[in-house]
Amino acid sequence: MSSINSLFSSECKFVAGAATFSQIPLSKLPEVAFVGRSNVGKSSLINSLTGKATARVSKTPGRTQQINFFSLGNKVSLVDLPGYGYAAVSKQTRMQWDKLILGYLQHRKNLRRIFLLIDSKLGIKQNDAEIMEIFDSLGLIYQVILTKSDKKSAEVENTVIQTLRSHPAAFPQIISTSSRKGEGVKPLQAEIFQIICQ
Ligand SMILES: Nc1nc2c(ncn2[C@@H]2O[C@H](COP(=O)(O)OP(=O)(O)OP(=O)(O)O)[C@@H](O)[C@H]2O)c(=O)[nH]1
Ligand SMILES: [Mg+2]
Repeated sequence: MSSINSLFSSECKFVAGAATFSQIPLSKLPEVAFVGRSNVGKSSLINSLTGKATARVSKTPGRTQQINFFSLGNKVSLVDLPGYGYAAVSKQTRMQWDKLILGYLQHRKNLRRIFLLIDSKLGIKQNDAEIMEIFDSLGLIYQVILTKSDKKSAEVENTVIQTLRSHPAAFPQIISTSSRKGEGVKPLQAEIFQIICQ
């Protein structure tokens, strides 16, 4: 592959939205998935990475209710997962979320990296901690990406780094990003490039 820039300036196409396991499209492309609380900035970050408004950004939390698959330059699959922790959802919806998302994360053969997004203003909330524990217990390796770094506090960042030390499945390195200011977008592009070149 020629360069990071050419990858991330290539066409980004919406492939499919899956609300059930059977709707998940078959793919041989290396895949990276973005998971995190509702409103953490998953869709915005995908748009910042690709320089296009491909993923829908929501004013109301809980908007992305299905797993959305995007193909970037037919080289890498980017996956926008529905957010968790949206207070207004029923227990049944929560259970469906767990089943669909955890099923996808555990069984997807071409999945190369799980990016767990944490809001750098809010830090690790109770439901983030729960997800991290589930990932640890399932042996699902994940890398934390801080979002909205234009609103961050150094204290939150340090606490997140400290907390990750007690989570065996977490990468020790985090990447701090802001879709609004563009901070950290290039390092994250470089990380994804490296993942798919491995
Ligand atoms: N200040 C700031 N706001 C951001 C940033 N990224 C996203 N937002 C805002 O956060 C809100 C949620 O962004 P989304 O990208 O839709 O978040 P999401 O995680 O996809 O949300 P769901 O699809 O509901 O799970 C929007 O109002 C964005 O404008 C950022 O880097 N900085
Ligand atoms: Mg979204």
